[in-house]
Amino acid sequence: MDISVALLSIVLFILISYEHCEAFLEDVCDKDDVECQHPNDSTVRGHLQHGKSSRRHVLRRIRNMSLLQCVKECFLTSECIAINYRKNWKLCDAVGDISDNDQPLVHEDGCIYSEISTWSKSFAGVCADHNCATGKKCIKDRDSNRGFTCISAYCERSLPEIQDAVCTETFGSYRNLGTGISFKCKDGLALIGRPFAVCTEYGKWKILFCCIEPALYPPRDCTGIPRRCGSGVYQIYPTPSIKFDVYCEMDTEDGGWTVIQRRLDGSTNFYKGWTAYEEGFGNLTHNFWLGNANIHAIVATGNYQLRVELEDFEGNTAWAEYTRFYIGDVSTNYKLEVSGYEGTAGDSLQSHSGSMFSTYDRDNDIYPTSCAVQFKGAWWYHRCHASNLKCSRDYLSGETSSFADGLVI
Ligand SMILES: [Ca+2]
Repeated sequence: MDISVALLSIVLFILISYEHCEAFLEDVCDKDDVECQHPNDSTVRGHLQHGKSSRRHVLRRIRNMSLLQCVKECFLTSECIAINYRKNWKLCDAVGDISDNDQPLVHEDGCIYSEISTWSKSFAGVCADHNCATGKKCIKDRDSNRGFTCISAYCERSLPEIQDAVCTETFGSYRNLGTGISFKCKDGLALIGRPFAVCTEYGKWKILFCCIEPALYPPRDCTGIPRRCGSGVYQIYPTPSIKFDVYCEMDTEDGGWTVIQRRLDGSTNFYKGWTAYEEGFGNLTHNFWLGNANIHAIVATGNYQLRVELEDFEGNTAWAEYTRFYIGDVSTNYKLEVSGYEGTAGDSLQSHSGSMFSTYDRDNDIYPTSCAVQFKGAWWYHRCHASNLKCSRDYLSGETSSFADGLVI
């Protein structure tokens, strides 16, 4: 009993003293407002321009920062000369050189703009005099003899102008490495893809969307997407009620190819069961199978060609094209119909025409036992196969290193 009372007292005491401290600062100045807290002390005073911001040359935007942390981040960031600080959002912009800008600052309620030349370099500690290159920031590193290391932090080049689109970031665009900046298409245009631009690597922007005429929306397959949109992941609508994401290949053979499989390396297990092959698996930007149900939904809407591209570990390439490619629906076990071979790879698929799809857990071949189990794969086996590009995870140097097949009207 005595012990409980004693503990309670201690806890209360800590709480009271904490609140007292907070109240003391909050009564007069904000906790981070150094200029307010030290009105007559020029040594700690930063020059703050209230109600101003720079919407241009934002190198980095960082969340959940105090004003002082924001100043420090600017010191750490190469090329940073000023900050925008939005107190209500705890949002920090590290701003680069805006001297070439006709209208460097705009009015913005609640934002503080401050040039870091008005602050003490000591905020940056060992990074006070760093010489990190453009695009980098300085971080403490005890193992380095300089005491710091430079790491990539923002994209070297400004965001490219994106045709027919406007940035929808509340406070304008920024250049953080690996962060998506949101966009929308101008009025009257439809957006396909994902509404972001991302600095994927130093100096390189990837635009993940394209703005198209409303008449082209929604695309039925990749042929319905303008080639200028470039290769990438887009949502297609084979029918008004069926939609899914696909990878469109726009550079190969005039573009417009809907990729149904890609296998670039051995990191994805392709020895999977019926449901996985029916629904699809993997990552559309790396190794994947689009899924028998999805492939059927596409080819059921028209006449499609198939293109197979192969590359070995020495970089030798070969291709095969078929003028007709069709797979039936689930009631046919996704039966393959393929004909009209042309190419350099040799035809090892046409003999499979008329076969049903088999996986290790669904034997639809005409072999006494299961081809899928025997050859550790999934394919339109008959007795058993002439090609088996979806064999097991074993990925041998010298064998197929890449297999992309596409569909096109
Ligand atoms: Ca069998």
